[in-house]
Amino acid sequence: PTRILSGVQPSGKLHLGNYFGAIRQHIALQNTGECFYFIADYHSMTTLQDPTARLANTRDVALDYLALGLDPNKATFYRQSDVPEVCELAWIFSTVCNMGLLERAVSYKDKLDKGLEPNVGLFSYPVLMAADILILRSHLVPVGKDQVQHIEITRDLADRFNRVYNREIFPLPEYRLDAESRIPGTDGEKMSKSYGNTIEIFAEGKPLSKTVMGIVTDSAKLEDPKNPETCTVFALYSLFATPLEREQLADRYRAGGMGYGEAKKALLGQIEAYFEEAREKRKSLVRDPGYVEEVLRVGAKKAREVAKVTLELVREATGFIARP
Ligand code: AQP
Repeated sequence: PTRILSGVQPSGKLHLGNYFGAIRQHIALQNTGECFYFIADYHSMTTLQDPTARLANTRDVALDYLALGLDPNKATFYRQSDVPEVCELAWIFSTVCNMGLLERAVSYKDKLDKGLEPNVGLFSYPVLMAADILILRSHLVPVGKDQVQHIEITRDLADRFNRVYNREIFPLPEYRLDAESRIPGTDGEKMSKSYGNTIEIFAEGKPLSKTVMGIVTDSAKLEDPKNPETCTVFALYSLFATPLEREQLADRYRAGGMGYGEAKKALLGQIEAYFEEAREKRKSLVRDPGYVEEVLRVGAKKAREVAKVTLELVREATGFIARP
């Protein structure tokens, strides 16, 4: 069967970009293949060095996924750090990875451009990601567009390892994009936790309306006709609306006489309605922390069994003896 794997970092609160780019397809795919989804807590260390925040975010990501419909009977759900074998494989991959491959990584260069002071972990992030994917010998990785290059690096490392050590241990995984693969943030740039331009999935009340009303638009006056195609509010509205609602709003943009405030209110209403059920489910899960921990414990056990088998094959292929 096709093995599907993906992860999300507990580097902050999950947002609409994470949902429409990745989580929505993760949930949909759990009815098709053998799915493994994980909370990438080791990855979050590359940008987040506050242990209290990491613990809280990790718990939040677990609650968010379960509330959004991840079914632990269908998909294996675990914390990356509960499968430490992944770090050993990352080391091994780093020794078959050319510097140039990582130096060309766009997501790394973007973070540098945004003024982030890089650590070695941020630079070698794609190597750890390749280890996440390949330690379970996954075939398909559903992600947002920003991650495509990292999957290409993963394929590169799988192929290089197989050739250097003359074994067919790793499949070359494919990526899978949702129809909506690059969700804009409140400033029109890619929505990203580290850019402070997110709309959180589980925000509600005042904080949610404040964020939505703060979305940056052009300075067209109320009576002016407006272009829906270049408007972030419209792009976000389209994620939730039916095709008819979308066309109706587009007509109102073009006709003029509607202010951006009104479009933002319409968007707010859509967000609130769309996540209402998940919000209720999340509230009930918060009251049952034992259940959430148990899901992650069982998931880690399953993932680790697979990881250990892969790692033994790798150790044997690379000239190490079986572990006592
Ligand atoms: N704006 C986006 N549009 C579409 N997909 C997105 N994803 C993230 N932002 C968008 C997808 O969400 C999944 C999980 O992301 P992640 O947290 O592992 O890493 P990320 O891509 O780096 O997400 P952020 O919010 O941008 O986090 P920071 O700022 O911490 O780096 C991935 O599949 C991603 O494609």
